[in-house]
Amino acid sequence: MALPVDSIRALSDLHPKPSNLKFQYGTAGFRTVAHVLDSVLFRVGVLAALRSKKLDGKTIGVMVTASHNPEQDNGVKLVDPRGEMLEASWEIHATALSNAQTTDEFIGELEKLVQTSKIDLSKPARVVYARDTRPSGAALVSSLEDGIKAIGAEGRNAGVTTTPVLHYLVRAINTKGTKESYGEDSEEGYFLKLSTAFKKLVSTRQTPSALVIDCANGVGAPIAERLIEYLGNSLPLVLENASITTPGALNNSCGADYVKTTQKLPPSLAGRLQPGQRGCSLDGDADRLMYFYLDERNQFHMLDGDKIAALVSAFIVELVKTSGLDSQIKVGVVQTAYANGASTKYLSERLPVKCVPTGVKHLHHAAEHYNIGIYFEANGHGTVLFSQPTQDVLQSYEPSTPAQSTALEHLRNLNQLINQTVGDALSDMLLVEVVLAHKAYSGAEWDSLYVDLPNRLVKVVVADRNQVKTEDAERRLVSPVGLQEKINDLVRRYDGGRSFVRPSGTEDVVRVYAEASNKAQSDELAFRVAGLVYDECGGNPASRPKEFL
Ligand code: 16G
Ligand code: MG
Repeated sequence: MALPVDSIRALSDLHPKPSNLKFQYGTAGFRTVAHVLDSVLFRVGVLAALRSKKLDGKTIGVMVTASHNPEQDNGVKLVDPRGEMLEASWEIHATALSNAQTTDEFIGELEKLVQTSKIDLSKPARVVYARDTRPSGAALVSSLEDGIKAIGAEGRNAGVTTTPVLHYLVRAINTKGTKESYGEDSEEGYFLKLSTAFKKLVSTRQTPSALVIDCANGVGAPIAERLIEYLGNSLPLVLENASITTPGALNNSCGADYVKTTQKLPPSLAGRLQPGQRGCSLDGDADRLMYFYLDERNQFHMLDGDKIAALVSAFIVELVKTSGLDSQIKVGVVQTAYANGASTKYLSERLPVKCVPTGVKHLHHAAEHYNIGIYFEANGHGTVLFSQPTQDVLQSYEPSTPAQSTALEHLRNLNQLINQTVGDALSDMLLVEVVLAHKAYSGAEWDSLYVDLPNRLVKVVVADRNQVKTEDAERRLVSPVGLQEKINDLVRRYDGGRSFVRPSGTEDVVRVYAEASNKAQSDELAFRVAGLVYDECGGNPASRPKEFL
């Protein structure tokens, strides 16, 4: 069987590539200003279908979103059959297809891909897709649909939903009717799975006080709204920043990324969050979560991904031990170099900790090596993975005491509560609420598990960020040669000092992170390292750290 070249040609001509642009499928898929993405979406539709054929007709997911980016941006990423990120080797195919200048070149690239990847075109192709609330989303989805139609694949529109719901659907569709069935393949199935597990986990606990959710004026709002119906009165939720139709509101001075980068309460929540009350922020596609609270002096305190990892890890380690399964189930945690040093210390005292390069695929992959693998990036993206053998152990294990039996039941329910395909702000929020309810912790008590080391993140614009190369999970520079030694010399002069430099995967900048035992020192260290980077890498004068001019 050959490619349906005529139909691809006819529809591809309706979605020409802007001639002067070069696209790249990066860590977050394709992401840029929305108005240049039409051809990319069409081609992703065709590519998703080929990926499906390659995997014997398994359903592939496509999510149209630009997460925490401003409203004028959009993007698209592919989801592999178990709900995980697209296999890395196909990122290159995605980039190649998106950059073909003409329809003819595009068809040539497709033929090449079919050949080199040995794709059997007679196989069926199935694609499920969704988008967030961005105004540009509807038109981009229709370009995607043209791609799916052009190659004769079967498309299923999952509508406007969160990234984690789409990942859930992909896994649910592909495991339907099997021993590894992930749940009903519908949004209802998702809500039912999470809410049922949550209610069981908190059934013996006091109903918590109301939690305020900053929905970033994005798709988390309607999805949280529906979750409330399923949770009933098991968890009182107050939705804020839920204006999904107000132009320009999405991610604007709100949301998880705003909270993490500014370390401030979104101004829109002033007066809405009472001292002592818990609040949390989702990002624009609801796969990141930041918690916070105001103390009695109205001071803002942030509980980031590291704090979530600490809370959740301690709880799971304890349950595994209480259930009597600690010799069979090894729990481990995965972080990146951005994890606060104090969190790494807290965690290392309780369980194995691994550090990997930035980006969900690295964390997810490393977490799969544990029986229960917990991963969170400091920015609030993370989840917990139960390996299949571990899930089997949880099913078959026969506890010998009531305490073991209760702990086992909790572990089984956690396995249902947690969206294991990808970080899921709403599922993670329920997980945090479970632990807080079990520990009877307030935000302040949770916060006091450890005290964050003061830290500072700075970006430097340089001539070519690709000259900056790292090793050891981004903690050491190998290029430019000699720069790491200079950084080491500086770091040594700061009490509790730590610093690392890496090229961003999403922006044309180099990022510098520094921490030290007090705020002034961490700031100074960050700026001095940034100064070194600037000098060694041919920095753009506009980004020369002002503190050291
Ligand atoms: C992307 C990554 C996120 C990472 C961030 C780092 C995924 C799905 N997302 O958003 O994990 O923390 O990039 O950005 O992998 P940076 O490379 O610009 O610092
Ligand atoms: Mg996101």
